[in-house]
Amino acid sequence: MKEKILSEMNDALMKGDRDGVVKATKAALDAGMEIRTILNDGLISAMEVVGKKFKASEMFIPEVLISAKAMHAGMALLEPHYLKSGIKPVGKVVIGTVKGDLHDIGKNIVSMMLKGACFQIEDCGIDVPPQKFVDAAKVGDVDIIAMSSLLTTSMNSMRETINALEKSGLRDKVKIMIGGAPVTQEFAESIGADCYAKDAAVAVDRARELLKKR
Ligand code: B12
Repeated sequence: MKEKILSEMNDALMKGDRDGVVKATKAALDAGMEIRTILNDGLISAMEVVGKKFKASEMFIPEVLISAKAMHAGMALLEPHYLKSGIKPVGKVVIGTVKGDLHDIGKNIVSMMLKGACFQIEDCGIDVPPQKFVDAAKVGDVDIIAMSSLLTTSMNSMRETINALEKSGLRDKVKIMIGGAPVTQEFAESIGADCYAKDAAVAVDRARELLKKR
């Protein structure tokens, strides 16, 4: 039964069938499946297949975009289950996809899981220029600046943002966490970020560790 729901969710997401994804996500929630299982085995795994097909030119941008929209619809149903209301935030994170980059699915998953771990999130969205991160870092007690990049061509915007934070005198006041498919630990070290996380679950652990270092 659970396998069938996940397989229907996978098929619907790969076809870009938004209603199918919504229906299967609701069915998975009704069946009492774990949110993490629905996210990892229903949505993310199907998006990985979409990525492979895109790379192999078996799928093209308009189809990938439709799958991404279907994925967002499924994630919107899962998000309320991550949120714990009425709990004091443990820290504040400013998050965004860096300049030149419009990919936001991974960033949104990281945001969602951090919210679930009681972090207050300020989401700057996509294509975020360095100055916007700097401005957001000035508002309230920001603990962590989290940057996402999915394109090798936008990774340098992470370095530029760190430079802009340094110039504005804010670098020592915040910790910097980066991630996204092409990003690596080595890259994080080379640009002076405080940490890298390979996925959203690790991002939550790393964010908690960064708070202890403040
Ligand atoms: C969906 C998608 C799109 C959608 C994006 C829709 C959206 N709203 O996001 C659309 C169709 C718009 C798109 C456009 C393009 N795309 Co695209 N896209 C993808 C695809 C298939 C999936 C990305 C995704 O959502 N994955 C699922 C999520 C869950 O995974 P994730 O993002 O990696 O996130 C996880 C981790 O990386 C991490 N993480 C992510 N962010 C952060 C941040 C922090 C702080 C931390 C700690 C962790 C973290 O946690 C996440 C959850 O666990 C990838 C293929 C791939 N394998 O990645 C290509 C891919 C990223 N795209 C690619 C390309 C080339 C493009 C285009 C340039 C195509 C074109 N010719 O126009 C444009 C660029 C537009 C732009 N300026 O950004 C290439 C990039 C190649 C490269 N090395 O640079 C890829 C790799 C495809 C490929 N193999 O060729 N794309």
